[in-house]
Amino acid sequence: MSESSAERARLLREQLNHHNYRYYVLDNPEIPDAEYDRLYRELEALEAAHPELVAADSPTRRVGGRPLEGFAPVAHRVPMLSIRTETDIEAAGAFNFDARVRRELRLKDDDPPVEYACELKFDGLAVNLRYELGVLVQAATRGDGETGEDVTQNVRTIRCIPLRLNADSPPPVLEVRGEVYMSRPNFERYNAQQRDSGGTPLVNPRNGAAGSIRQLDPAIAARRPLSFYAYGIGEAAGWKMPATHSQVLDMLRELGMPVSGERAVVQGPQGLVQFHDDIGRRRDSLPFDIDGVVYKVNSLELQSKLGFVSREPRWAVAHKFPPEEELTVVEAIEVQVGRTGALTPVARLKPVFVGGVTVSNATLHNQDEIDRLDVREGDSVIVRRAGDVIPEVVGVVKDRRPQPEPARFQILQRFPVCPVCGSHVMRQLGEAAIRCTGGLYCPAQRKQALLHFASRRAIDIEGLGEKLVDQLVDQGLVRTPADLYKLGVAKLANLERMAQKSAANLLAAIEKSRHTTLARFIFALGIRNVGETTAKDLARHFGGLDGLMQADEEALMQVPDVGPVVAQGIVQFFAEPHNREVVEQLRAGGLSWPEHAPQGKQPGALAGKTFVLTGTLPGMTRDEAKDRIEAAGGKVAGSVSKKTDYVVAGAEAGSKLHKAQQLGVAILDEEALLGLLRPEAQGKLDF
Ligand code: D41
Repeated sequence: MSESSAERARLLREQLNHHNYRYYVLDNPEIPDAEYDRLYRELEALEAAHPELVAADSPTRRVGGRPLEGFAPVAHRVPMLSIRTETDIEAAGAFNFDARVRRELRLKDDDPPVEYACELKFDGLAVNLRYELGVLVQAATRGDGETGEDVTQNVRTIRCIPLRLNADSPPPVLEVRGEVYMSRPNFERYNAQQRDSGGTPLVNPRNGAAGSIRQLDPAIAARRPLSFYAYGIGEAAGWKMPATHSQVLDMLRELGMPVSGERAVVQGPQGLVQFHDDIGRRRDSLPFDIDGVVYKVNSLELQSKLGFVSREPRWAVAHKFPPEEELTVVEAIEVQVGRTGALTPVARLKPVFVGGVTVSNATLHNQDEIDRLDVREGDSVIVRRAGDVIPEVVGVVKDRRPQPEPARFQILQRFPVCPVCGSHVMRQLGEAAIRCTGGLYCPAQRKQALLHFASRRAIDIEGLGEKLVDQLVDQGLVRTPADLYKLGVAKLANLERMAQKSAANLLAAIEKSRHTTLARFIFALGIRNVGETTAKDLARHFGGLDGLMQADEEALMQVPDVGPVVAQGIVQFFAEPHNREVVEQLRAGGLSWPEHAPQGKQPGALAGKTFVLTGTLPGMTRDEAKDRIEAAGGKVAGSVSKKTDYVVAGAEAGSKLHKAQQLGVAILDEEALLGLLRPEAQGKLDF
């Protein structure tokens, strides 16, 4: 081994440890990841060639070692105390703590306020990290405070924990205490990976942290993305102790330990309350879970004066926030029907106080989510409510499942018909949602269906907007679109803010809408996946409504661009007696359109031709031109390409016209377009 290899290895270790610190502790890397990887691989190669160069603090030594039989006990040289938890609500907790401290210190009312260090209470697992001459030699869990377990192998895999302290002459012994935790983004990422690979997801970040540290196989622990924040020290020999706790944390940070920046030094109890409230407000935007804040008397001298009782220091207290996760029982699973007809499963819960409110329902999203959680009626579940986010079931406690086991929950089995309107429900190919087929008829979908029906590109009832639809439905004047055609001035006059004049306007708009086209009518029905273009294709193909209503899936798939999903949706829609009824009522109510003989597959005059419209035409709007081209079988595209057959240019045509000229695409004015449309128009009807 040459002298320079040893020197190079030492330099690489030093550099890698430094960059690790910049990256994980300061969150401020100096070099790109690729450069770090290059240095890392160089060290790996050197160590492989010269195994005697491998040092305990080498960054290549984080993962390694074999699965353990069990964890060896570790006696803590300085006991790991526990922390008193103030359960009092609101500000009282902080004031009680301050009053106790002042009493113990025999301070008088006119003595100055006590100085406190405030920090976060991380929701993870407390560990003790022992550094001897700056090198991490042992990591142990807290255990009962006297004796913990040796988890050195697993803790070494935590990237943000330095394997060597950043000091020229490190203390002979320094024990750093803190909390191992899993950040929320890392938790989500890890769980997503687990789900993709068919593995078991973690229930929550806390369990993730605790479970990983207590994993006997360090290779598994290494794959769990853990982090660490220091909150204090244990044994310290040959270390110049500062005067305050906040300075201890500052010094730990300088030594390369991760210390949370979310801390404050305050005077007196008002300062504690302020910190508590500030963190409480920001709790949900922090990238990790906390279960409260911790207040500590800042002066180490006062700390030792105060001492401790029954393993709890008198100088510290934890002020908890309301828990964001709680255990409860699913009493039943029901469904809610949304405005789009989707059936959303909802867990009815035994009421539980979580995230600051009493929760008795939690959404289960859809059948896929029920399957993923495998949640069943009677199950004990963990419910989470963070901030104002709607409560969610995050996990099932399987060993508390009632015996005999309840069946797996299948929405389609339990709710074969819509609980709101009694229409059939179905799950379409490739869709997560199960939907009510009641469409126009289902009260849950009524307002949505009416708004769509009346919209400009459907039946086009001018002035029938959201506010009016709300009132018409809420007052029971309109249930289905067919009811619109039975409205009279007398009924409308009772509506709020509905002057006689606007009532007359609405009635006129409804009257005008009686004469429509088959395509608009089909579109207005709001059949799933039947948009405007499909509606036009269907109208052209079938010519009349009866043919469409009678068509089976095979017949429907003869229509251009209609595939199995769309065909299935149409068949289901018209199979629903409620929908047929509304259609009949609409026809009886005087809605009409011109019909023609079925056209079958016969293409229109412009079939296969692609048009692009640009500029303002003198005699028709862009939408009208589009309708007429499509009615003749042509397609209208948004941009000019080599595939464009014609560009129809009006006044102030811009770049599209220019492009057409460049590509040599035929350019038409309105008159030329009408010329192309004319043979199609003869004897044909407007769709
Ligand atoms: O963040 C924490 N979970 C945290 C835990 C903290 N910020 N400070 C703590 N301080 C102490 C004392 C006052 C006893 C040194 C603690 C804990 N203890 C603690 N964690 C688990 C048991 C005790």
